[in-house]
Amino acid sequence: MGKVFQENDKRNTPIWFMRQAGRYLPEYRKLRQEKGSFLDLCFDPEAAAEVSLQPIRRFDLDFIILFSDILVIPFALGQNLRFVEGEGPVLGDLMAIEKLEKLNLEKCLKKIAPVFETLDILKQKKENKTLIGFCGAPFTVMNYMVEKGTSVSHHKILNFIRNQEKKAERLIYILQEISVLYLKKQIKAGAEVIKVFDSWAGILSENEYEKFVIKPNKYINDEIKKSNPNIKTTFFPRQSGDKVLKFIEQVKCDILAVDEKYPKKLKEEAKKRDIILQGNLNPEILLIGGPKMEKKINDILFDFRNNKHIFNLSHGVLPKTPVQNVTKTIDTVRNYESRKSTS
Ligand code: 1CP
Repeated sequence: MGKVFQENDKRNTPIWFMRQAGRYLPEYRKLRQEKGSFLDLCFDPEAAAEVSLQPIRRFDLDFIILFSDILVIPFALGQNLRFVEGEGPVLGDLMAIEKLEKLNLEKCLKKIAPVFETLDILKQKKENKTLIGFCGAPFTVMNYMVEKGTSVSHHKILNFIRNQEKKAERLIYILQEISVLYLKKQIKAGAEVIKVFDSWAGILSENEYEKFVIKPNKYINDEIKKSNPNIKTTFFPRQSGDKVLKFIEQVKCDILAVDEKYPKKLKEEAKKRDIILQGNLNPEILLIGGPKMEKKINDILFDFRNNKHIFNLSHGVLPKTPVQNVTKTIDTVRNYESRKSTS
C-alpha cells in the first residue's frame, strides 16, 4: 500500500493538488475533446484512469486522485445532470423526498459502476503512489441538488434548510447513507485514502453547521473507520473559519484539508490529535507565479513545519494556470525539504 508519509525520504512533505487533472493540462484538453462530454469521460474507465495519471507523469506527484466528480451521486439517485461548457453543472428537478427514500441505494450505485473500474485500473498502475477516492459531503451535494447547479447567493439551499428543515434532514440522511456505501465500494476497488469535499460548509450559521456539516461528516468518518480502520480519511470543510475546531473535536479524521483562513489554535489542536494538515496555497497565486509565489510556498512550509503536512492548494487548480508554475511549486517544495535535510 502506498503510504501517506514515506519514512526516510528527504521529500517528506508529500504533495498533490486539488483538481490536479483538468483543463490547465493540454493532454487533458485533448482527451476531453475526443471523448465528448465531461460525464462521458468520467464514465470511460480507461480514459478516466488516463486523466488521473496525466498529472502524475508530468509532475511526479505523490498522490493519484480518482477522476470523477462529486455530482455523480445526484446522477446515481436519478437527477438529470449535464455539464455545460463555460457554465458548469446543470441539474434537473429534485425528485420528491418520498420517492428518493424508496430507492435502493446499492442499485443506484450500479449506475456509476465505471467509477469503481477506474479505481481498479489505477490500483494496478499506481506504483508507489497513494490512491485517493472521494465524494462530496452531504450538505455540499444537497446544495447542488437544490440549487440545480452552481449558485452565488445560495438562496434556494438556505431557504430549503430554514423553511423545510425536516425534508432537508431526510435528504441529508439519504446522502450520508449513499456516500458511505459509495466510499466503501471505492475502498474495495483500491482507494487507500478517501477525501470528503464540503465545499460549501462556510455558508452556514453555527447551529446549521453542527446539523448539516459536523453530523453527516462524523457519520461518514465513523462508518468508514468501523469497516476500514486502516483507511486514511480526509475532510475539507471549506471556509469553516473557527468552526473547524468543533469539526475536528467531532470528526476523528486523519487528514484535514484547510483553506487560507484557519484559526490560530488549529495547528496545535491538529498536533494533539495527530491530524495531518493539508493545504493551503491560494490557486490564484499560481496564475501569477514568480518570486511572490515562491515566497508564499516557503512561508507555508515554514508555517506548518511543526505539523504533519501535505502540501496542497486552498481550492482547485484554475483552468488558466500556466503549467510551469505548477512545476515550479513542486520544485520549490522539494528543494525546501532538501535544504532542510542538508542544513
Ligand atoms: O472538463 C471540464 O470542463 C470539467 C471541469 C471539471 C473537472 C476537471 C469538473 C466540473 N469537475 C472536474 C473533476 C473533479 N471535480 C475532480 C477530479 C479529481 C482531481 O483532479 O482533483 C474532483 C475531486 C472534483 C470535485 C468537485 N466537483 C467539487 C469539490 C471540490 C471543489 O472544487 O470545491 C465540486 C464543488 C465539484 C462540482 C463541479 N464540477 C465541475 C464544476 C464546474 C463544478 C462546479 C464548481 C462550482 O460550483 O463552482
